[in-house]
Amino acid sequence: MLYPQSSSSRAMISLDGFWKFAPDVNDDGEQRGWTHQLPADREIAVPASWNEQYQDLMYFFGTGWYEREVELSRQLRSERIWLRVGSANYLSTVWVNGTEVGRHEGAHLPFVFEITEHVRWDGPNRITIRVDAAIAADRLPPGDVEHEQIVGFKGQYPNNYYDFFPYGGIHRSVTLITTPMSFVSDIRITTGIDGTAGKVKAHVGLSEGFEGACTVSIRGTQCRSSVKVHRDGADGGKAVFDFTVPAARLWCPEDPFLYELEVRLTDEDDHAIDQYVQSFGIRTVSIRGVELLLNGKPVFLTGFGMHEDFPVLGKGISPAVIAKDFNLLNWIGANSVRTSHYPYSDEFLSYADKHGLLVIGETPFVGFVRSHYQGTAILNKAKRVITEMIERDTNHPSIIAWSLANEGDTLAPEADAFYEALYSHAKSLDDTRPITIVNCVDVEKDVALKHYDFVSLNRYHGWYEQAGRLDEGCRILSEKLDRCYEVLGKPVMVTEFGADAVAGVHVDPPEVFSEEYQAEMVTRQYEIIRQKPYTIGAHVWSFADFKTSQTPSRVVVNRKGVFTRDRQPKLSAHKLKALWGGESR
Ligand code: GCB
Repeated sequence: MLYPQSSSSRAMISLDGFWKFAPDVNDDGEQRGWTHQLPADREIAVPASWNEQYQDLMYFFGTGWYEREVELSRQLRSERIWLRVGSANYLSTVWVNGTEVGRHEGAHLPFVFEITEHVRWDGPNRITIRVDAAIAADRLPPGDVEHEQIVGFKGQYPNNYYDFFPYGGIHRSVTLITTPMSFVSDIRITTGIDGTAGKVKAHVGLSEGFEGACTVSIRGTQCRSSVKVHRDGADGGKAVFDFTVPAARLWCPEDPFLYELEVRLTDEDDHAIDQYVQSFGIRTVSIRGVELLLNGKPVFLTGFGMHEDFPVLGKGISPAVIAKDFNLLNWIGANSVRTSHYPYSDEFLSYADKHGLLVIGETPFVGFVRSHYQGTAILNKAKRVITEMIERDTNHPSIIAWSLANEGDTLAPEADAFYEALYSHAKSLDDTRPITIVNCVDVEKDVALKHYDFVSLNRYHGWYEQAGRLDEGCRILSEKLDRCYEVLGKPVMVTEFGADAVAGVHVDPPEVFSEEYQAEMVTRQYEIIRQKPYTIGAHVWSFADFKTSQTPSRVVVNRKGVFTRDRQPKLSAHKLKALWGGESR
């Protein structure tokens, strides 16, 4: 389903704001009739995690119920009505006026259910959403894992198997959307370059039973084409268009120009039925030898791994935080980020499109262990998530690569076939972007990296290894990078390197946890990585401090941010700005 848009044929009603909320401590809300009435004594904000809104919910990782009412205008009566949730962690069930309308598994991607038949036009509609946020081994990302290999997570609280807080709740906007009875259900745009011209291919999906004309144009150009669509015709509900845009403005960080593709459906008497406008950029991404090319020119990715994380909001989306983060990325001189460790909001990616940020889009597969590769249950679930992610994000020019996993166990023999299957699944859906996975183990014994287009490494020499011995850490990092290239012969991206620094702690000569140590480490190691002829990028871990589980190695939050959790610069931010040529604003 396309991102919500209001147009001459579509309306949108935001359901963001306060909802009634009840934690379902015994997980028996349904038996107790909560789909008909929530015994809620508190109100909670949507979108936002529930954890930081009430003290007693901070460590609540069970099931939470949300309820609110909405009345709809009679003018919408002839339309189809859909309920869209931008994301909720983790298992969601939705009822409208007491009738279940759908379920969705997964924490970081949207879901939409048609509710036309269940809507009342003579009074308020009750929307109920049950969100089960339990931490479990078969969820993505997994928690509470029986692990053969201990990677430092044993005994942390809560017991998720990854280094960020497992916030629960509705994290992105809830929206009611209307469409006409027949509507544009999907648009998929791919682009190429031929001399100075842009090649644009658009696949348009049409709802079942549509009969009439589908007209596509690219605004501001002469590109326009129309096809007749016949009910039950051979086109199978799809129309494909090919355009050439002469003297195309290519999308790139310096000129993130967006074109707009407009799709119009009209009936046989030429009456307008539906209209949708999809923005896109004309650009190509490829790997040539050891180079990453954007529009045929080499590009080096400088920036961060980051998290969707902010005080009080938890993982809840906030346009203000997105604006602030982009401002800081620009200030410091970063050109790229990885959406570690899950797909970010549509809103973040649209902002990246407009502001020319290069993005590696990552799945929520962090911390797979050997048992996940056995059988097909996790593999099939993972493929479904990849499909959802690529279908949602494919039109974003800012996404220049996919990362299909972070730090899974890639030493286990079973990892070979598992990661190969993930790669070919993703490639079959999108062959226009390079694909990687992120490694944290010995590359010589890794069985999965060979399947991928470039190698991504998380390396903490001078922190988890050689702690306090920065000279040695830098020397070993340099040697290990060379060895990685020797072994795999593919371009290398260092997706994480960094050190914790508690803002305000100063030690000279530099020691671990001081601002000086972090600043020296990230600047020296960035330069080492940058100078290698086979590297395509260096991302410091992390952009900002973020909330995670409690464990002796974390000082309340993970302090590897070069900005604090509330986005104030540490010493390392100033040093990186000088190194990267950031701009003052
Ligand atoms: C990693 C993980 C990241 C952690 C980071 C750390 O390798 O990919 O999620 O937060 O290390 O700080 O330990």
